[in-house]
Amino acid sequence: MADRKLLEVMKGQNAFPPPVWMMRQAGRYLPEYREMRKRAGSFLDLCYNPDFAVEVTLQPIRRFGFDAAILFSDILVIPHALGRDLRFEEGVGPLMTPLDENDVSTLDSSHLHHRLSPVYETVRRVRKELPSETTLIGFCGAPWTVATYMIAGRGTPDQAPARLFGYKSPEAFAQLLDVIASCSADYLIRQIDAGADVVQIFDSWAGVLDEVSFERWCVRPVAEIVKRVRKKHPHVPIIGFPKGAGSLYADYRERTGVTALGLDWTVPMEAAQILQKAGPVQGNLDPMRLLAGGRALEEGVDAILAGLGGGPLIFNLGHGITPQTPIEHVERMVKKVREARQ
Ligand code: 1CP
Repeated sequence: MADRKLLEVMKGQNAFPPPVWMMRQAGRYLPEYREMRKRAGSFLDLCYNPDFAVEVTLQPIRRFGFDAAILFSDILVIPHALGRDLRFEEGVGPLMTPLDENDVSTLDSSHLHHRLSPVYETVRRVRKELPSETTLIGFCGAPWTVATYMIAGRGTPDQAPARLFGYKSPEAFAQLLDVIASCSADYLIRQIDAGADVVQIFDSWAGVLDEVSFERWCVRPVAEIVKRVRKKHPHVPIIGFPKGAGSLYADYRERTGVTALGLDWTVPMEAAQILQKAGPVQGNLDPMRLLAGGRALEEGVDAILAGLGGGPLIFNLGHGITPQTPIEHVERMVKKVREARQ
């Protein structure tokens, strides 16, 4: 495993040019993904059928030679495995029956690993098929972000339904976060058992909370997951991505104990450099720069390499790639990062 560059960075070493991968690198911007999606039928069939999921995980590695593959699945398989209904509608996204206060005690984790076993099988098969120098990243959603979808029943612009639920029913909300955290920790442990080298916790909606709620609903449950994963797998690096955490990023690293911080593109360079002094960072090109291409892309990549290339850095986007992004722009980004000289 010594040749996995991303793992060296996770130990705090500086690698230049930095390892590179992209959040949402398996997805609709790839024609081979769209083809596989059509064959699978539904999005969930894609996630739960290892034949499809392995293939889709490997597609971006074959095409671009990224330093890391990320398991193909979704953060919402956890509520689904807890017995909540879930479907993905073309052009809309995930749809679930909104969860109310009385539903919390009905969440049933007794079939969790049975239902998620195809995901573990995918991890095992991907690890076998990946080149030895490629890191395999497993993942889960952070409890707060997963809860926002369970409560609203869909994606929302400001996560108002979940914020309101948290303030009006604090006990039920705390119980909900506990259940998700405990299942997510077990889920990550099983992914690591199956061959994941690193895990990432996606907290896509961390940026809408006030300071107290951020501590209570983002930091605490993630700290619990980190503690439980470390107990079983003390040396496996954990990336935390509290998107939009702004001035609370430093606190988040300190209090959750994550190994590396995923930075969104709004983090100013000077702040990113300070965060990098305490440990590895990942990010943070604006996905719109990648979509635009040309000067916007060149200047964005240059700024990250110049500002963060001197320390432990994993080059990535500041959030997921968008479906309209031209493949040539991704090729250009990877080439530019790989050919960079200090
Ligand atoms: O129709 C399709 O093909 C569905 C599009 C799609 C894809 C490709 C969805 C629906 N999920 C995924 C895969 C996925 N989701 C991965 C695979 C690995 C990779 O990165 O290549 C990962 C890591 C996720 C994680 C995920 N799902 C997050 C966290 C990251 C982020 O982007 O913020 C979130 C919030 C979700 C929920 C979700 N699933 C799918 C959609 C469209 C959404 C977002 C809904 C919304 O707008 O709120």
